Amino acid sequence: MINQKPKKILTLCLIVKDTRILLGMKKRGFGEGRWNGFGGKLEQGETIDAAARREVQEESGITVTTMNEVGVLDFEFQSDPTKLMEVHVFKVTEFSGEAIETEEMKPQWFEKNEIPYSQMWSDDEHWLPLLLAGKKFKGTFLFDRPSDATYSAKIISKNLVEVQK
Ligand code: 6U4
Repeated sequence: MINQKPKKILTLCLIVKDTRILLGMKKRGFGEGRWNGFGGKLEQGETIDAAARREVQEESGITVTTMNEVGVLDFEFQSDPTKLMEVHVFKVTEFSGEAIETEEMKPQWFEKNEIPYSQMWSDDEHWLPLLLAGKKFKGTFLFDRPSDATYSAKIISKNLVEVQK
């Protein structure tokens, strides 16, 4: 089939409460050494919604009560054109439990005006302000190669738009 590349579907959840946002320092795996939302791959037979809730629980110890899907982001990499990620972004607004450090993540609350963008994926500064402003969005980012603890992925091209629904 022409132009049909298999995309890996992932979730990414941002927990927001009053003036603060909860981020996790990724301790291992993809994006290691960066502050990130909570999320990951879908398990066999799992819905995107269920996967998002499970990942938040596993990575932060928090149980989601209310969340909304606010965006879909496609990530592509020049270093590996076969690596295509479709990331479903959720804003979590109600939850129970306290954030705890897990094997994968070290969670920390940040004031919304002190978000550590320089230690996050370079796309985040473009769409996270939209999420915090209650907007919805979709976008595509082409990176040179994946970020890790010592390298911040460079955006080669991007297309980000607000959507109504
Ligand atoms: P395993 O199971 O260890 O291979 P791991 O490599 O830890 O998984 P994964 O795939 O579970 O990672 O999750 C990657 C997480 O990173 C997802 O929540 C999506 C998120 N993510 C990927 N690209 C991102 C980007 N450009 N900006 C961002 N988050 C991104 O903010």
